[in-house]
Amino acid sequence: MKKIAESVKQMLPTLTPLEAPEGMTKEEMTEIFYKMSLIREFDSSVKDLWMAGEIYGLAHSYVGAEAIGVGACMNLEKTDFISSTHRGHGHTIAKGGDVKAMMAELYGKYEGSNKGKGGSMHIADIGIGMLGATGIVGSGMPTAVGAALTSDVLDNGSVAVCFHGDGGTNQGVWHESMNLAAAWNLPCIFLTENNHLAIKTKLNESSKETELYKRAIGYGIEGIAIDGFNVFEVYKTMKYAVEKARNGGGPTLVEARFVRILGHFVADDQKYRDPQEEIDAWTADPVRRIKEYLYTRTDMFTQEEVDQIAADARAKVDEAIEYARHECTEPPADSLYTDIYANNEVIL
Ligand SMILES: Cc1ncc(C[n+]2csc(CCOP(=O)(O)OP(=O)(O)O)c2C)c(N)n1
Repeated sequence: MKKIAESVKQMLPTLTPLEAPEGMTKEEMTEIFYKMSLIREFDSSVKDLWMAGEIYGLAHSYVGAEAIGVGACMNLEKTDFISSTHRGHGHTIAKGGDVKAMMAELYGKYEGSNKGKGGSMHIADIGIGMLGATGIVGSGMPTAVGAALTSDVLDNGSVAVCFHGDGGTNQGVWHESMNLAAAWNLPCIFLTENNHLAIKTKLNESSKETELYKRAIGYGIEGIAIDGFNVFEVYKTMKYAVEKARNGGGPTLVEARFVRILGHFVADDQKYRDPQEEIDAWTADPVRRIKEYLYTRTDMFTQEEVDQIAADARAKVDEAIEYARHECTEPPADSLYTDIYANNEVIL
């Protein structure tokens, strides 16, 4: 089999200029930058803590993808739903998750968002519409379609956003879910986080057609490709797709193109990649770019204000680590059989 490998330079999407949408307020821009910084700080710490042996279970970093989660979720209400992937910390924070409860979850503590039973790859927060991270690639697809079907039946105006990777688009369930959502015109937005890698398999080694948004044609729905490093572009496109879904316009496939900067999981040394690829990818760093944009391209922020927002995010993560380390408790043994079945019923 002939494999055609691409370098990151070839994979890097054309970087579009940052341009805030007309009328976006200072509060909204602050929220965008704060949440992106929070994700960056959270997942940077998770990598360090995992390497230091403080937290267990595989963890996958959302560093580099912050613009996608935040740009998308800025358009969602608490009553809207998201389904996630194995890379779910960023999605949860973007949807409004509590970082203290998340960090406690990663430490396996009872005060964690899932009582320490889920860990990194199974974080869920139903109260904010975060239906769950999952270690099974593609398994968030039918969850999102189910949530969208519920909204449709109840006619309550909620939408569902299904985050998934480019690797996930080759799962059979991806196609089945897209087809059903399209056939039933459900309020579901499929958001492909195309970082061009599935562990170490490059997109063009697993897909002949690497312009993934074009697959929408096969389901009779709209497909849009965007720069996944540009938070405003993600925001604007998702605003359109979310409003369309809310107003009965059915699903959209949005392909957000970017490049995975760090390893597949926190301890991946990426020996299979040219080290220059990571250096090149950092030039597109979405957090640095929005930070610089705010104080150089708008007249709303001083550099000190922007630095303070970043410092607040750092402090929030430090507080979460201290909370998980010193204030949280191990799950009691008798919690082992709770929260497994509905109504706490254990069938032995
Ligand atoms: C059904 C299934 N097959 C294989 C795996 C092993 N696996 C874990 S992550 C991953 C790559 C996923 O790539 P992608 O969907 O592009 O997401 P990314 O990690 O790039 O964000 C694979 C193959 C899995 N967890 N589940």
